[in-house]
Amino acid sequence: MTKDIDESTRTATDQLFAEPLQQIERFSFNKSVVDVFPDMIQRSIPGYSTIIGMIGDLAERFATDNSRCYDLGCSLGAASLAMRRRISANHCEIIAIDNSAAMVEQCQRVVARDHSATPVSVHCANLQDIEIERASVVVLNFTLQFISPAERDAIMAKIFNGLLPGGVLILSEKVAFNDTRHHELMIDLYHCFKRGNGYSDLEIAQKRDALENVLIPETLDQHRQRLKSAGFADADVWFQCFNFASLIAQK
Ligand code: GEK
Repeated sequence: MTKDIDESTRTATDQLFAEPLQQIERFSFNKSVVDVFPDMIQRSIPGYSTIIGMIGDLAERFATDNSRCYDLGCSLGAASLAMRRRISANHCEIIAIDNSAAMVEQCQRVVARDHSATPVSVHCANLQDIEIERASVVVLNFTLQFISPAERDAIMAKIFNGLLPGGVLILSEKVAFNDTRHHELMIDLYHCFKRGNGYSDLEIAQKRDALENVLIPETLDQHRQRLKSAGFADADVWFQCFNFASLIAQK
């Protein structure tokens, strides 16, 4: 098992959608979600641990002296800690951002328990509002999907401008497919994955309703096109499992 998620945060089992709900509210990253988040994300994203581990590998390779690494939509800091444990560059700092106060509060506790050398600061902010400067690594690990598609181009342009030459963006997303049959197959395989991880059909259906119009997936072509328009010449997929993928783009 890779040391990707802080063991002390592996707490409660996600049962948020286990009972029939009268009314399904829009999904939000509130305290109830924070309390079960490590279990939820692990059982809901195929390849999550692999991606987190690889973010550490990539940070080791791409983080440079006197630069910044950004973890945008950091949740409980899994990607920040993976980077922190692997970075050997001097005077490098990690900036972790999330707009959920409950997440940030818990993330600060998790980060404080880790004593690796590279400093990590955790801030509660909309990633649309922060400046990105002197970046060698920018991570958007399953975050862009929660932001309105109308705002995504500007975010990508800001990241490109804030990256140093040679710096990388790691963009992980739930994706859609143009071909209906393929799209349905990927969703079906994904639901099998969730069932295999102990989620019932009711939980899968209620969570899906809660995420409707909250998590908005795009196709890999849409992501590649946006990255290209922002200035990244060579963005492409480095990991995919069903309808979950991660792209890497170098400036
Ligand atoms: C991980 N990256 O474990 N600004 C800042 N944060 C945001 C915004 C925004 N505009 N919108 C959503 N978030 C993490 C997992 S979870 C993915 C990322 C998931 C935050 C939101 O509060 C949540 O913590 C995170 O993005 C998405 O590697 O739960 O599927």
